[in-house]
Amino acid sequence: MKNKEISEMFAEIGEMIGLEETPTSRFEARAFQNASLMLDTMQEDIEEIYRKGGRKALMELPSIGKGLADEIIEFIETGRIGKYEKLKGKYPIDFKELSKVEGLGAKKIVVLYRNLGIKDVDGLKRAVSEQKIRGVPGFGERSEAMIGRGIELLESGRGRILLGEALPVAESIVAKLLESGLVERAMIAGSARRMRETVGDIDILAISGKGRAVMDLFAGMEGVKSVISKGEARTTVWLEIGTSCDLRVIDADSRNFGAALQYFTGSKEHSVSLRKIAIGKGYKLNEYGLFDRKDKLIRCGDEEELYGKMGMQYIPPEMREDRGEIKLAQQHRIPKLVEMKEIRGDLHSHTKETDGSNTAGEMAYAAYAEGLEYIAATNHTKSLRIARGMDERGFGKFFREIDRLNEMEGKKAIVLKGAEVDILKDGRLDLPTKLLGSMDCVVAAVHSSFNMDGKSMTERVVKALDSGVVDILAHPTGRLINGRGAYEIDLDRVAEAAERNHVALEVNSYPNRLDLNDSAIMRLSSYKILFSIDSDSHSTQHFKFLRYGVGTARRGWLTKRQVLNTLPIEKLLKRLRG
Ligand code: DGT
Ligand code: CA
Ligand code: CA
Repeated sequence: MKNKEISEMFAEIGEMIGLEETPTSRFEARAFQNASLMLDTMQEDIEEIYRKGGRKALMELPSIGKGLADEIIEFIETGRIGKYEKLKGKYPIDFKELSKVEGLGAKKIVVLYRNLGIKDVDGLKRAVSEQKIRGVPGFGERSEAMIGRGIELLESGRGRILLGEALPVAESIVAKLLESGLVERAMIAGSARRMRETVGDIDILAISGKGRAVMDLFAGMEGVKSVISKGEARTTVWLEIGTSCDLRVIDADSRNFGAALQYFTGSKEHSVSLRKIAIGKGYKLNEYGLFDRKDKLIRCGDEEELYGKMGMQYIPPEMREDRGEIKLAQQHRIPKLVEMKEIRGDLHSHTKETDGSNTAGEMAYAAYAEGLEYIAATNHTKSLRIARGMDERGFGKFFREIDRLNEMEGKKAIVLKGAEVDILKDGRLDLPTKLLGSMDCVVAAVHSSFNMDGKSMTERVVKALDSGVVDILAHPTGRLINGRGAYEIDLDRVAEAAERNHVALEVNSYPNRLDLNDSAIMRLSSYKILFSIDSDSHSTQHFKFLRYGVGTARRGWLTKRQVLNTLPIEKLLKRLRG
């Protein structure tokens, strides 16, 4: 698939055109950026669409006009885009890497390039250590220090990819193994099974008597870039998505699959604690199985049996981090964690009217297809210009359309009227209270001035919640995984304000957000508040992200009754109005 490559080039072209000061450059830059987003989220192969239907078929795609169709064709036919190369000649800068450094947008990157010749992260790092950034107009000591921190953050995340990128690939590998008929069982293990927000590598465990054939199949799968090591019991490959994948095959003897799966699921810390308990009971536990005093294998066909033999309740993989779950399991007090099938709706999504790709109707259908009963259409508000935020009139018009849509659809997939209202720098909200008060679901969020000190940021958010019209605080820390750190904020004070104003805190499911994260959820769940697991969908494809939010919520030990959107629509509306 060339989708990703073209999407990335378009994004970069957009950045570079945006720097040109021609009358149409902003418009053109936006066109490339929209097309980039569309390509990034579409499922069909763009090359196939072109091969089958030519230029005409490309132009039928959303966000693609004639000019963009030609650029796509040029890439498919020649592997190059002339416009990209021309711009690259003018700005020989690694935008992609540099813009991953927190606080560096395209404009700042170009200023640094013009003043200091910085082209990549290494150059930036050098400039920071030589204290050269602070001398550049528009920068200072504070921004230099911030860039330094941004680089550290980037480097600490390097090598780990998002769960949202890893899990679909891991699942397709498992599916191919199972389809082949060569394996008896195959399961995802490691951090991906524990639903960690990022994974260092993918681990897969299979049972088969035909190790060699399984490994041949695995090494030759689509998406495998190179083979790092290959043996009959263990093979490691490098994947195109930028991470490696370990496949371990154990013998066609399912007596100890439970012990093996437990071992390879980890976490290491959890397993170490478990092993101590095994020893206390006179057992020995390792990747080969559970053994008694006489070294005789104790049958553990699945993990339930293994935990049972240890006198414990089964522990869901998401909890296996040695954060107190072992003790709970010994006391048979493991909570019944919230499940994907209990999620009834999604309270944070965007449509075409602002920065989404689809209409409210298309979104509602997609949500319905994913098993949801309702969604809230929560478009951005006017201060957020880059997302084409709407004003009072825009919302009025949009809500009339939603009324029509709901009438048409009956009770099939209900669309709630809402907004993702900007929390302005001083804590005021970006729409009149009266209008917000009349909406079904008000999501509030910080989208600007991320660099405030902790005290001011906390006051800003608390003031917004104290307005009394907010239902959900979206992505409460603002962090972007492998991108931007959390802004400084005292989450305990925010939770107190949420408690007194009946505001739910969001578990944003977007793969690079997962905000709140697992540890924040765990800590804040002692407050009398609810959490809302939302997709923040910007297209019909994004409702699928909900499972990452559910995974994160499970890692934070949440149960169904702690999650706002497990409520059926009538109860939900009652609670939102109450
Ligand atoms: P990752 O890949 O960094 O996201 O994290 P994991 O948990 O997937 O770690 P990985 O891939 O190194 O190993 C997969 C599992 O294998 C891990 O969760 C537990 C098990 N494992 C690996 N090394 C050790 C070890 O030294 N001791 C024990 N007890 N288990 C280990
Ligand atoms: Ca792993
Ligand atoms: Ca591994």
